[in-house]
Amino acid sequence: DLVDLEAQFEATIARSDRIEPRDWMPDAYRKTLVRQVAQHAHSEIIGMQPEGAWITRAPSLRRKAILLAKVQDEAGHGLYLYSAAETLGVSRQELTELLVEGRQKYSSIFNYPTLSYADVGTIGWLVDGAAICNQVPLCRTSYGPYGRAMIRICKEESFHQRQGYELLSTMMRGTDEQRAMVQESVDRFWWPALMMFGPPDADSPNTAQSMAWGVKRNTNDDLRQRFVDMSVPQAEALGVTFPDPALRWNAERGHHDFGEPDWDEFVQVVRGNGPCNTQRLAHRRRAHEDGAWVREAATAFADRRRPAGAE
Ligand code: FAQ
Repeated sequence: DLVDLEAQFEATIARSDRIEPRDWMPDAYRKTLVRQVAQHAHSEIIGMQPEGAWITRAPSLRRKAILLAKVQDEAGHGLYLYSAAETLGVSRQELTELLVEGRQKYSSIFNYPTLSYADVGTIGWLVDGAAICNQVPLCRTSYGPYGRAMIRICKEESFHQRQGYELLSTMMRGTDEQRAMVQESVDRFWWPALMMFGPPDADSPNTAQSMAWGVKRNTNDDLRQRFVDMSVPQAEALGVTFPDPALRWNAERGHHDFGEPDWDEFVQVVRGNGPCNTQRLAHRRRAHEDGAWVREAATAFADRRRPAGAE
């Protein structure tokens, strides 16, 4: 009965074991997973746009091939994640509709424009870097299909991060103009990258329950600190600075102190009022509508191949 099922669920969570699609789970657990996994999937797909904008303007064939492959990987991540979400009883079609109607979220970071080619490197370094920081612990999330999707995604994200860092370090060894271009890009992306980890713990309505269920393994502030600590030596090696006068090593804490992101800006961007929200959603909606014939054709083809009488 229900009491047994609940006890079994709680025991699985307590053992840090995995909940699988056929296991009983509380409705609220299913709901929070659909919310997080869907937002994550949408982020991967919407996240193709800022970098995708530079594919036609990449400075060499080599850089173009790398960027094409990177953006394609993000599409793949979106597909693994929509598949993970489908094991919870929602369809990719439903989730896509919720996204294009603006009823589900995606990461704030993708609402900022990519103004220079250096942004391709900065996104790889800082945005994929923040993504790895957030997602490595999610490989141990309590929901099996999500955790397994994360393992492969993290491997690819590490490669993306190296790619971004390599691009920036090449530019840093170039002309003064190139170095200035990198610094300007890092100045624009630093604070939005810190916001990717979500609101401060004290203002994060979902963290406590998600941690209790093992959906999240760390709090937003813990991961943000980890990201700052990881990024500072990398910035030094590159020869760039972060636009934060409060950033300094705190020997007592064994961590870097850093300033407060502009949380009003964060709230505005999440509400739909960031610099590119309208453009990102309009582009996604158009791509979805333009793809209708592909979905119809694929469905018709699948129907024909299905043996007579089979569902
Ligand atoms: N943007 O209570 P919390 C990538 C929302 S990486 C927009 O703290 P939670 C790779 C939050 O949903 C990016 N909304 O929420 C890539 C909630 O609203 P809700 C994707 C945000 O869930 C690189 C409300 O604020 N990664 O795509 C943001 O416990 C390059 C209150 O927040 C993931 O999604 C934000 N930054 O913690 C691709 C990682 N932060 O849902 C292409 C998985 C918070 O109640 C190119 N997700 N909100 O309506 C997570 O780890 C968590 O969901 C957090 C938020 C940490 C994002």
